[in-house]
Amino acid sequence: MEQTADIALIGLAVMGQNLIMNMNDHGYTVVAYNRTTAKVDEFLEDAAKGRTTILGAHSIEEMIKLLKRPRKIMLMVKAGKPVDEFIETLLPYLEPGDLIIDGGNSHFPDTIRRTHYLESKGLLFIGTGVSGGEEGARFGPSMMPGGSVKAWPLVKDIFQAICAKTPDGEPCCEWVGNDGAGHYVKMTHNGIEYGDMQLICEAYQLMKEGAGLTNEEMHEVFTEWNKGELDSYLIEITRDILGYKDPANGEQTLDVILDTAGQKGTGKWTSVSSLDLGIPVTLIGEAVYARCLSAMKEGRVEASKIISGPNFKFEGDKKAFVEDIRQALLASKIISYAQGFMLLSEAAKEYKWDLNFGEIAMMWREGCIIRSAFLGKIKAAYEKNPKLSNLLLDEYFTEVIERCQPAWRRAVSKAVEAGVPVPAFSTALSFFDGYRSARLPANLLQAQRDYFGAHTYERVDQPRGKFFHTNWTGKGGNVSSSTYTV
Ligand code: NBP
Repeated sequence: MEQTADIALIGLAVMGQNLIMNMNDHGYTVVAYNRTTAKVDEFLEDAAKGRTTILGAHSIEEMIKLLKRPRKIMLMVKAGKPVDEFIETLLPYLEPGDLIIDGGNSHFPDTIRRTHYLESKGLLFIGTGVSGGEEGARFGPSMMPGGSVKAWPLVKDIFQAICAKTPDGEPCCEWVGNDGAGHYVKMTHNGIEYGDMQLICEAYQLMKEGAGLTNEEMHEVFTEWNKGELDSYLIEITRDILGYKDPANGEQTLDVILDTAGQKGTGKWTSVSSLDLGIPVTLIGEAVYARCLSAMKEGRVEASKIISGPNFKFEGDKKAFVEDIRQALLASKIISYAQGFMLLSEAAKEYKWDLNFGEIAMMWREGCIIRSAFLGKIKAAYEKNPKLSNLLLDEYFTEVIERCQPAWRRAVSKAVEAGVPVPAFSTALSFFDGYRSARLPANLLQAQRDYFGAHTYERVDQPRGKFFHTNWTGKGGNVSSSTYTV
């Protein structure tokens, strides 16, 4: 057998099959393999039929024999144990310099561990985020590779050929950083996706229950929103969902979908990481909790029969209210991305990754679920100032958020008055008010901690790092607890 294949792909489910077709469209010879080998034949007979440069393998030996060296083998299998199992299966067949790529949604600590493990054996490893679902995989995903830095030149051409491109033609795929950096950035992307979706859902509920808009009216609203600052894939699909009627019976499908949200865990991982790193990524946290609350359907139905909300009747200008909601959505979205980049910045310090925030915004600009015109502005902000400490301090974003502030406050106030839950809108506003405050009430908090636990405090009139204790009751001693910041 000739060693003619550029890359092998293991895992012939929706993502794997589409990535193979995409690579093949760009001139690469690909070997296809799957644990259940019947799927190899099905694929060759179906989607890959007639493509002579997609080669099927029915065993690992056969797959290895078809690959050029250094071998490149990409896994698109279920994240978790299957990835480790495949790595162990492949090891005896590989030689120093060969590369394993994991393109699934793996948790970044696993990717850190796998990179070090494979490097210790003289091999190379890449953990790459691949976003954009089925269509992205087929015609251009956003890709976020990290791992063994020496592996990047081996796959750069392939990845940058198959990935999505920005309107300026730049590939939405760049090297992210060592070990788990790529999967960390993909995890954060998914967390931001949770936030964006929750913000849109809150806008929908506020228009529907606050101002009584119909689906058709909201379809028009989203059509307009998609032409301006909010232009994005998620606004676009929401527009289409609101306008969709079942061709069989004319029913508005959205209205018959049960209101309990599912989740696969990447939003939770982002929130857990933000807590571990001490970064207030409040909007994604609220978005995860909102899904959890939605899942408590029986409890909510029961409570709705017992507890009533305010007697609210919308009065005023609906058009103006819708515009307030648009601005609240835009301002909250800015907060969410600012928080996401704060998290990335802290993770870069913690895990020693040299992250390029402008390039990360570029990778998310097209191909993925959070793709939007807005990401072009983030890219521009970091290009202008790569050391920007917070997105909110960039001139463009400061101007937008200042401009949206009155409408944002009105929308949140109206939601509170109407009894419509807006956890993401309101946490974004509270974060904004906290972040722009030079003084917060943590002086009282520190006093409480010192009162009950002798935890000490710093003073406004003394250098940082000098700690004081007060004997608040006159009964305690002068011994203070060791200082800690949690
Ligand atoms: P799935 O996540 O459904 O995985 C199916 C593949 O995993 C099949 O090839 C299957 O082999 C293999 N597999 C399983 Br399941 N258990 C295995 C095991 N114990 N050992 C070996 N192989 C095993 O496929 P997908 O939806 O294409 O996603 C692939 C990866 O990409 C996942 O990590 C996913 O999170 C990620 N991802 C998915 C999307 C999306 O929109 N679907 C988007 C972005 C990222 P079999 O045929 O023998 O059962």
